[in-house]
Amino acid sequence: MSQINASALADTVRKIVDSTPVLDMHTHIYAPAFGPLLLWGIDDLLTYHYVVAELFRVAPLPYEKYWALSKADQADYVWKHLFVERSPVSEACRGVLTILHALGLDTSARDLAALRRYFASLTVEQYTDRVFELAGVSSVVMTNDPFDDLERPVWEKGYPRDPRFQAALRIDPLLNDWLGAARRLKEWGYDVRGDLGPRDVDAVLRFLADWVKRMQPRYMAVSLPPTFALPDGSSCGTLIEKCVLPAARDAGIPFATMIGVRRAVNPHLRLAGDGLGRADVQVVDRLCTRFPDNRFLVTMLGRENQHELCVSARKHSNLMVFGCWWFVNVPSLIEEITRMRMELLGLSFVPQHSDARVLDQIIYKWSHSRSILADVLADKYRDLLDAGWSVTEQDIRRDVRMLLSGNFERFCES
Ligand code: RAT
Ligand code: ZN
Repeated sequence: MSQINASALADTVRKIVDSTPVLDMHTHIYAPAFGPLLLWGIDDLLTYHYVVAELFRVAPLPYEKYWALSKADQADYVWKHLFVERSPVSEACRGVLTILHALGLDTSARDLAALRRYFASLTVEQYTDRVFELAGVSSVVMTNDPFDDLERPVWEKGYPRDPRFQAALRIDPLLNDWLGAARRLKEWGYDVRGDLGPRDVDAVLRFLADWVKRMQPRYMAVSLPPTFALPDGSSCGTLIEKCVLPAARDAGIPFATMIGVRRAVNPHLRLAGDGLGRADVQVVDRLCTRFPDNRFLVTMLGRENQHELCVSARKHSNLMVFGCWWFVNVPSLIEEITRMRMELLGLSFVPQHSDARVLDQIIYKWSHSRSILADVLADKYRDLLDAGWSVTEQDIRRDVRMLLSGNFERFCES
């Protein structure tokens, strides 16, 4: 058992963090069997909605003209305005360069045509292997929506499962648009009236059980607005209490709530048009207290909510805080949040998920986050050495495994 001294500490921690495989517990990428749903390559990277939101701050094209362009033309436009006419210093733009650099491509040439030629020479299967290896990711959890007309047929037909791509049953359409969802359920043969009476509850329970059986999800998930409250007499609240939580309990899986998104703040921006709001964390306390037999994975979008959420996690062992979501997935805030979580929760949280929508993005999201996690951890071990504690390489490996995969696995299985 080799003890680490102060001077070797930072390097050792970094090496261990870089070489420990990640289980990426929330993404929007798909297994290659889902065909066009799996996005990858330079044009998808440049038209990622995190980047597009930044484009419209500086580019003159009216929204509708931009959306009418082909994907390649949209990517050209992004490249010109965000990479050529100004330096790509934002986190989302920097991410594109991190990916290209990791792939061994020449970013200094600023040659979009050459980059396109590189991606055109690849097959998606080969490239998927390469990306997982470069990212140091062992598996990802997808976001799987039975209401999505492109995705549903793949599940109904069945496909050979790739263990690198695990499922998550995402139910936003059910919870956020009950009447629309009720119409679809009826079409699919579930006996639903729309009044959320006992017959509807039974039908929704059956629907959820059917999809759990089909997808074998790691968890059920929903994103919720900052105004989310429970109980509040809404169809969303009723569905959560009477259907989702019992179904998650029966299936033995957690319910993931992602709280704080204000959808379509600027609808012209489409996927890039969502904003955030400060939520009331007491709703999380209430969920955990009222439903002790359920497990809750929770992330929040507002920086302002992060401290209160950590304190909630100290109160409830059925609450697992995860990830630095979307607008807080930037280095300054990842560092602040990770440091605070470690100080308040020790190692009992899931520090990050990628939220990648384009396969290649798992490379940059994990490279950037690993680097911050290593810095924070090294500081914390240094504090332990200062207090006379010994830290071994084995200790560090064990701790990093917990953070990058074990905590999520254990929480899902408990
Ligand atoms: O991070 C994102 O890409 C967002 O558009 C959302 O998808 C968010 O992560 C979500 O899962 O709702
Ligand atoms: Zn997401």
